[in-house]
Amino acid sequence: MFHHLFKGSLAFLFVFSLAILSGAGKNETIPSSVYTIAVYVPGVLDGSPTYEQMDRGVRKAAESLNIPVTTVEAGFNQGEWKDRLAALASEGAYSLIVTSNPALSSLCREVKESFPAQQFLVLDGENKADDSQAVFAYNHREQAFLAGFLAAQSALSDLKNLSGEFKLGLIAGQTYPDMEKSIIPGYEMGMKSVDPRFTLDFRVVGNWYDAAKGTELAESMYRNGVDVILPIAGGANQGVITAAKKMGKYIVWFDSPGTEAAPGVILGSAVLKQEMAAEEMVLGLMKGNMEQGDIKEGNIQNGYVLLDQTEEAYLKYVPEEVQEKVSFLMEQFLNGRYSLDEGV
Ligand code: RBF
Repeated sequence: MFHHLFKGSLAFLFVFSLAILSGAGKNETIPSSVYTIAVYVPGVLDGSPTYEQMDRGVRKAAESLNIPVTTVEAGFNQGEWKDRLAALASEGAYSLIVTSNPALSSLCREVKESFPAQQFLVLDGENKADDSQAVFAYNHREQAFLAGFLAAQSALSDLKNLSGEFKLGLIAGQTYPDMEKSIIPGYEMGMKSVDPRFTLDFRVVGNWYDAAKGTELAESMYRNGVDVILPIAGGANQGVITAAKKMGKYIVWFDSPGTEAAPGVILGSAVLKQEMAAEEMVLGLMKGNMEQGDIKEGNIQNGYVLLDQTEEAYLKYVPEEVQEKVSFLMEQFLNGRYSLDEGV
């Protein structure tokens, strides 16, 4: 009986002191009462890999310091984006607003004029120095080069149902400067580095959600002899998967590892470490190691852009000689023996 009581009170003491310790730690080091973060999603989270990664990364950073995060989806009407961003800033409730995509750099700049105290972090933003925001910018040219290289090598491999017509596709949600200046040229450079006879069939959905339109475009491209399509169209990507499955054709994925959604159909993924970038940038800003006006660039050499060679379906379905060529190319980039001339 006594023994029992003794054990019980020891356990109680132990738990009690843990509570004090962790409580004290929180109060001393974490300004949770003053720092708050809003994640502003220009679109919706579901189906948009860069936005999903942003939200996860911000939440990881915030959780580690016990800071509250509010996620706001601004929806697909781009005409409303600026007002919704300004409304968020006008609340004055958030120390930091985090967002993602190159169009948001100029919107944050404009909103900052009315709310100069508001701090912004734009992930996947414009690679331009500017005191209105902190930026993480990716080398999309390199990312698209990797996608084009994998697509072309696959189209020349012993995969089944290939047309042999040297045609590859890209389906975008919409056109925008980064698409035209970096992604399309990078994708073309990647495919032509494999064989200059490859040509690009480029189509535009017109929004970031219409999966039926994605299917329609992809079917017509596959019918015309396209063997592999790179979809960069948010929720509409699902429609491209439907078409590829139905017609026994192929896809290369962008931004996040995506092969699991259709193993053997989605061959591999040219990914961005956006979750890592989000976490690091938020921690840097909260701890004062970074400030408004700072820019970081992610590329192949510093590990933020890569062809994911660890995905199960990639290892299983992509022919071995293609995997070897991808692995060699990645090594060349990483040790600086291969680079593309222009930056982001
Ligand atoms: N990518 C998505 O996955 N979903 C979107 O809703 C989306 N909307 C975008 C809107 C604009 C105005 C721009 C410029 C880009 C958008 N992107 C979207 C593309 C995304 O930011 C990025 O460029 C690509 O994912 C390639 O990394």
